[in-house]
Amino acid sequence: MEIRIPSLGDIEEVEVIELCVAAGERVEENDTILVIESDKASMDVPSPAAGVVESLAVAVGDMVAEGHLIATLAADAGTEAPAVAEPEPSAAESAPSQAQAAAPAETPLQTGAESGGAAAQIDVLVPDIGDATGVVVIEVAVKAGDQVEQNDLLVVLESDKASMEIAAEQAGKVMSVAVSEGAEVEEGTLIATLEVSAGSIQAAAPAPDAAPAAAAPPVAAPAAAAEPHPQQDTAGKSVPASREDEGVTAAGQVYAGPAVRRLARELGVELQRVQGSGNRGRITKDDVKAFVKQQLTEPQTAGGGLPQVAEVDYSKFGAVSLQPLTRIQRRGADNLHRSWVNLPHVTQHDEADITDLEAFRQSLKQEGERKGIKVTPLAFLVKACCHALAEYPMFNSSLHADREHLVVKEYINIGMAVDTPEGLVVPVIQNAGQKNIWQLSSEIAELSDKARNKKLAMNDVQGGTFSISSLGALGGTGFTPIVNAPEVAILGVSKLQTKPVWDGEGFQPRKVLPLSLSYDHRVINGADGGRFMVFLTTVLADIRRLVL
Ligand code: CAO
Repeated sequence: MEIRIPSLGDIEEVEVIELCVAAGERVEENDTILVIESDKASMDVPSPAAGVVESLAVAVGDMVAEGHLIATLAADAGTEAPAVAEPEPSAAESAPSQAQAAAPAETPLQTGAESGGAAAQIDVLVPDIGDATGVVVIEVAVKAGDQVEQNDLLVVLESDKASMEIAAEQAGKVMSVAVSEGAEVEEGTLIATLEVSAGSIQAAAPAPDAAPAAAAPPVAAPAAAAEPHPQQDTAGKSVPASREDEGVTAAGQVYAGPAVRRLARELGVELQRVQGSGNRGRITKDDVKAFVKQQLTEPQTAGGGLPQVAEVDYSKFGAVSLQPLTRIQRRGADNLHRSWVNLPHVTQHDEADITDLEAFRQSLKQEGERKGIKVTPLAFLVKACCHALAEYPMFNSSLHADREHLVVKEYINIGMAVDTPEGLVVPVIQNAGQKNIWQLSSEIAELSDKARNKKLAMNDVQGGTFSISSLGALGGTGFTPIVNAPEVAILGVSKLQTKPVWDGEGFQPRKVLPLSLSYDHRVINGADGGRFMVFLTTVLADIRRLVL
C-alpha cells in the first residue's frame, strides 16, 4: 500500500520536518508516519492502516506536495486499502491510466516502446483536469528544438480555480509545440511532441510483459507530481544582480511555476528580473525570496533599498548564546516583515464599554459549565467583527495583484492569533459569521488547543479574511498589530479595565475594553477606520445589536 500526502487545501508544498517511523517498523492505523509543516502550521500524516512500513520515500527537509509518495506499507491482511494507496494492477490487465489512455495506441510512442530502437516520439497530452472548464495555456516554457530533461516544465495551464504545470515525463528533444499562450485546452489536447530515447520508454514501462498501450509511461503529470526535487531547486541559489537590465531572460520569457508566480505577485516582484537557479533557469521560491532580500538589503544609494541595520558583535561586550528560531518563528518573521514593508499601516485606537456584555457573559457561566464550553470575551469580539465586516465589506477584502481592484470576499473567516511555544500561529474560524457564541467559543478553544499541540490541519490555517489578536488575558492598554497580509485589517484587543466613565451626571464604574485596529491605508481611509470602530464599539456596548 502506498501512503501519500493528503489534501493540503491550496498549499502547494510543505516541508517534511519529522519522520516518526523507520522502514521495517510496525504501525497501527492512525499512527503518525511523519510530520509536515507549512509556513503556517504543522500536521501529522497518519497511517491509513495497520501494518509494517516497507520503505520511506522522503527524508526530513524534503518539500512535498499533495499526492507525493511518502511510504509504502505492507498492510495487515484483510485491510481495505484506500484507492489512492493501492498500487496499480498489472499494466497489461488494467484499464489504462488517464495519461496512458490519452496516448492513442497508434502513436509513435508505442512504436518506439516496442522497437527498443534509437528514438521514438511521444505526444504530450493534457491529462485529466477534472471538471475544470475554460482551461487556458498561460505559459509555454519550451520551443521546438529545445532539449528537455525529465520533469522540465513544458506548459502551465490555468483554470478559474487553479494552475497546473505539465512537465516532461522523460528527457528528450521537443519536436513541435502544438499550443501557444492563451490557447484554450481540454483533457487530451495535444501539447507537444517529444523525441525520447526508446530505451527510456522501456525502462519506464510498468511490467516487462505489459501490452504496448499500457506499457507506455504517462506522458504528462500535474504539477504536484512533476515538481523537480527541491534540492535541485535550492542548489546553487543565486542572488540576481540588482541593475534593472540584469536578471531579465534573453527572450523576456519566464520559467516559473504557479506557486512561484503567486508568491511573486504577493511580493510585487517582476519575475523577469529574477535569475532562476532551477533546471534550465527555472525560477524557484527561494530565488524570489533571495531577490526580495537582496533588494531590501541593498544600500540606499542604489535607490529603493532599505538602509541596513548594523551588525554588532555582542560577544565583544560579554557572554552571548545563539539560540535557533523555530521554523514557525522564522516564517512568521518573514510574513510580518513582508507585511510591514509592503503595507502602509495605520492603527486606530478606541474603547468599547462592555459592562453589559460582561454581565451577560458571566450569566452564561453555569450553562457553559454544563455544556463544557468556556465563553471568553473573544467569542463576542469575533461575532461583533463579523457584523462590522458585513456592514463594511472593504475590511474583508484584499488588494488585487494588479493594484487596480479590490477582491471583496463574500464569506467571513476570522483568523485568530494564538501564542504557542513554537511561535505565533493564526488558525482560522471558517464562516465565523454563521456561528453562534457557543459554537465560536468551542471553536476558539479547540483551535487554540490544536495550535498549541501542533495538531492544526492545513485547512485550519487557510482562507482567513480578517484577523484578531487578543492580548487581553495578558494585559496592556493598546498596541499596533501588524496586518496579516493580504488581508487588509486586524483588530488588536487589550486588557479589560474598570474605569470611571462620566454619564452626564457623575462618574460610573464601567468595564472598558481597549481596541486597536490596524489597516492597510492603501485600501482603507482613516474615516473608514473610524466608522468601522464606531460600529464595532456600538455593537459591543449593546450586544442586542448582534441580532439586528
Ligand atoms: N481582558 C481581560 N481578560 C480577558 C480578556 C480581555 N480582553 N480576554 C480574555 N480574558 C480572560 C478570559 O476571560 C480568561 O479568563 P478566565 O480564565 O478568568 O475565565 C483568561 O483571560 C484567559 O483567556 P484565554 O487566553 O484562555 O482565552 P481567550 O479566548 O481570551 O484567547 C487566545 C484565546 C488563543 C486568543 C489566547 O489564548 C492567545 O493565545 N492570545 C495571544 C495572541 C497573541 O499572541 N497575539 C499577539 C500577536 S502579534 O505578536
